[in-house]
Formats: sequence, C-alpha cells, structure tokens
Amino acid sequence: MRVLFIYPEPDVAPFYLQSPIGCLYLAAALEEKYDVRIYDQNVDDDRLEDVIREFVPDIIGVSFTSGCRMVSLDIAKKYGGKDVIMFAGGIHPTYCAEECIDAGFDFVAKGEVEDTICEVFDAMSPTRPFLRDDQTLPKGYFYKSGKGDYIDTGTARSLDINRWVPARHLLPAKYHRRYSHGVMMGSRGCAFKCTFCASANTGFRERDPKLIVDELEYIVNVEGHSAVHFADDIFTFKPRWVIEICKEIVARDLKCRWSVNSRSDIPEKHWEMFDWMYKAGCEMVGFGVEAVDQKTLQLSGKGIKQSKTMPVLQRAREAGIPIKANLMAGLPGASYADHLLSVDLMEELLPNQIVLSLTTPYPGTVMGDFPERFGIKLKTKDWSTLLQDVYVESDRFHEVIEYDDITTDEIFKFVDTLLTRLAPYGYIRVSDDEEHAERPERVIKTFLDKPMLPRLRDEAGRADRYNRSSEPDWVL
Ligand code: B12
Ligand code: SF4
Repeated sequence: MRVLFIYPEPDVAPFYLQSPIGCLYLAAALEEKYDVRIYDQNVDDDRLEDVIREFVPDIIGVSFTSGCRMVSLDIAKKYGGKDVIMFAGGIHPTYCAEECIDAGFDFVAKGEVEDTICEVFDAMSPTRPFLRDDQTLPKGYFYKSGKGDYIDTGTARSLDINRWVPARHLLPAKYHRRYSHGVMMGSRGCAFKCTFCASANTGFRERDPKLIVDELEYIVNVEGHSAVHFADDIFTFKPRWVIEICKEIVARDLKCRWSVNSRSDIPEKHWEMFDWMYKAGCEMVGFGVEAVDQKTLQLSGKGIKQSKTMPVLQRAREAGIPIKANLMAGLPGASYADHLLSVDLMEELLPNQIVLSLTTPYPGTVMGDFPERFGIKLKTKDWSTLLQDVYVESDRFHEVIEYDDITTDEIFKFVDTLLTRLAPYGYIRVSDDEEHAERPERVIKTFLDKPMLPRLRDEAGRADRYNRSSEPDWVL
C-alpha cells in the first residue's frame, strides 16, 4: 500500500520554512510495511495533483495546524469520497475533528498516533467502507460509523518517545536547501497550563540525548544545515538533561548553531546550564516573557513571577547566548497601561529579538474553548478568515476579534509605541530586513509584520512555492 503525507502550504504566507516533523515520525512507524512518500507543498516544485496522479496513493494523510485549515479542507473536498482513504492529523484536526470529517476526510487522528498508526492502516480495507462497524480503533481516532454516528476514541499521547526516530531519509533531498534551517524535537509536550497555548497540559517527555545528537548530526551532515531549531515547547525544563545533550555535542565536536524555546523562570541553581548551552553552540534562547503585569500573567495561567524573569534572561546573555523575548498583546486583564509595562521592560533588557504575538484563542487552547471567560469576543469560527484578517489585513481585525480590556486602536498604539521607543536602540523590523543574510543585532517582529518569503512564479504567472534557497541558514 502507498501512503502519501501532505504538508500543505499555509493559508497565510510563512516567515520561514521548516520540515514536517510530525509526518517524519509517522513515516518511521510505517515505512517497514508501507511505501511512504512525503510531499511538502511549501517547497516542492511538483504540483500536488501531479504527485497524486503519478504515485496513486491508497492513503492520503494531511498534517495541519489551524493556519493551514482552508487549504487542507480543500484537499479533502477535492480528493475525498473516492477510493483513496483520506486521513487528517495534527493540531487542528485533533481539536476540530468533526469539521474535518464533514469536509471529506474519512478518518481523523487525534493527538500523537505513531504508536498505533501502522495497526490502524493494517485494519483498513482498500475499498469503501474502509472499516467495518464491528471493528474498533485504539485511542486517538475519530470517524463516522456506517450508521452515520461520530466515533471518538479520545486523544493519544506517545509515552515512549524514544521508540521512533524521524524518518528523515524520506525527505526528498531537493527540499533540504529550501528550508530556512533544520528543525527537530528534543522533547515533547509541556506540563504547564497557559490558557492561550495548545501544548498546555500535554506532559513533558524528553528523548535520549544520544538519539537527539544523532539526529542533529544527520541534519548537519546529510541535510547540510548549519543552523537547527529545536521546536520543543520548553527545551530547558530539565536542566540536567540539557547539560547531557550539550556534553554530547561537545564530545562529538559537532559544529552547529542552534536555538531553543524556554520558560523564563529557571531557578538560579540551574543557571550553569546556559554556560553549557553556549559551549555547545546555542545561539538563541527564546523566553516566554508574555507580559509584565502580574495579574495578567496569573489570568493567563502562566505561573511565573515577572520579578524573576529579568535575572534569568540576563544570565543567559552573560553566558554569551543572544536572547529573544516573546511578548503577547491582548492577554486577559491587561489594559493599555499594563501593556506599556512590557515596553519599559524591553527598554531595560534590550534583548536581541523581540517577538510580539496577538492573543488568539486557537482550537486546542482553554481560551479557544471559552474565549468569553477571558474577555475575548470571537466574531467568527472561520479560522482562515481570522488569520487572514488579523495577520495580513490587520486593519480589519476588529471585525473578527475584540478584547474587553484593550481596544483594537490601543493594540495598534501599543505596537507603535514599542517600535518607536525601541528604534533609537538600533532595532529594525523583521519585514524591513529584506536581505536577512546576517541576523541583525536587534530585531522586532510583531503580528503586524507581513509574511516575507517571496513566491516563485511559473510561466503562467501562478504563484508556485516560497523561495529562500539562496540565503544562508537562519538561527531562529
Ligand atoms: C514547528 C511549528 C511551527 C512551524 C511550522 C508550522 C506549519 N507549517 O504548520 C512554524 C514556525 C512556521 C509555525 C507557525 C505557526 N504556528 Co506553530 N508550531 C510549531 C510547533 C513548535 C512544533 C510542531 C511539531 O512539529 N510538533 C512535533 C510533532 C511530532 O507533532 P505534530 O506535528 O503535532 O504531529 C503529531 C500528531 O499531531 C500526529 N499527526 C500530525 N499530522 C498528522 C497527519 C496524519 C495523517 C496523522 C494520522 C497524524 C498526524 O502525529 C504526529 C506524531 O505524533 C508547535 C508546537 C508543538 N509542540 O507541536 C507549534 C504550533 C503548532 N503552532 C501554533 C501556532 C499558533 C502557529 C501560528 C499560527 C503562529 C502565528 N501566530 O503565526 C503559525 C501558523 C503557521 C501555519 N501556517 O499553520 C500552535 C497551533 C495552534 C493551532 N490550533 O493550530 C502550536 C500548537 C503552538 C502552541 N503550543 O500553541 N509553527
Ligand atoms: S506557553 Fe510555554 S509554558 Fe505555557 S503551556 Fe505553552 S509551552 Fe507550556
């Protein structure tokens, strides 16, 4: 049987391109028995329809977040209902499974399913009905029975994340140079409970440091990347484990620039971890600062004391690692005056990068389930419209979302104040950095910056895919 995994291009153009890690894990679990092909629509110059015509898959799996919702549902509408089994998986399907089935997918995977995907595919018949009513599926699947009832077996989490090593050899070699950098996961999940985050409460699980460095070596030596981003939610959660990884990188003399995300409340007794990270090539730590006002942090479930943030970020910088501060606008309880406290903090701290996101109640978050509890009025359920209006046509975003504690005009004023007050320190906006060959010393990226990857066009003038192939690897 032939399985085609599709990583669709997002509804809104991206800032950078990364390989599809989820598909690589699934491919690892399947490749022994199935002929698996991975198609990344963002970087492949072949058209999806041509790939499907040539490969003739028995199963099509589409992996998507809410940012790729529209294009993914369109794929289901186009190819669903025939004799190919249509599977949806990833964050958006996990939390909006019914919508996926209604669009034409036959099955939805909920959560992490690499441990069961092979047995589930084995159980499928190649023609409709793909599954008989007397067959049951393990945890992690959603589908419609022959009688038309929705069957939901719950959301799965992989307990042993060392079991599978992503099948990176299945990534077509032509993709390698088209990605902005290498990307991998050292751990999965997060034990904290931030109400705006889809990773909340999924439980932190770390991989064996040796397996991690093996994969890092592969990305550097085979895929040819000089920079690798760890997409882990909270890479620094277990400092001793981080130090083990660093020691392994140093012992193997692996030369690679890498970046991670971290919480900003690391206890002082663990700060030597930053010295190890620097030694092992870490070139950026992104800290979840989010806001300064304590009641705002509390309402967001962040569970940090802002007074503890400053020393941690400064210590990382003293270790020699550039730092990124992730901020949010529109968090519950934050008035305009509270937002300005974040500008004060940035002026004091002067991090290398400042990233400002807009609080958005995505599916899979507590805020997404109960936006009104957090003072958010969501005026549409169409995520594509929402992302388009908020992130691209930002002057229209009050039409789709409103916040009780700050007006849309005040949010714009806040972004403007942040940019104006930081400009004298040499910060440039990411969308003004057209070359991005060298990372500028000080950069600000806000949700109002327009996506910047140029599109390649075919002879007919049709936008085909994004292009960044002539640039060196970026450290995120
Ligand atoms: C890498 C990443 C990105 C990349 C690429 C995303 C893309 N092209 O879709 C970049 C940096 C571009 C990005 C951007 C954004 N991201 Co992002 N990103 C991530 C991150 C850090 C890692 C994803 C990953 O690889 N996980 C590891 C793999 C192993 O897990 P997985 O993909 O879920 O796959 C597993 C299962 O879902 C399942 N599965 C997945 N696909 C399929 C398919 C089939 C057929 C089957 C059977 C199973 C299956 O099996 C896999 C193995 O267990 C996650 C956080 C996270 N922890 O997941 C956020 C996350 C996905 N991003 C998020 C958000 C909000 C965004 C942005 C909207 C941010 C913004 N404001 O711009 C944009 C939108 C981008 C877009 N176009 O969709 C949210 C998603 C919320 C939502 N409901 O969609 C997340 C969950 C962050 C969070 N904690 O809230 N992101
Ligand atoms: S924002 Fe960070 S700390 Fe909070 S739940 Fe998400 S990953 Fe965990």
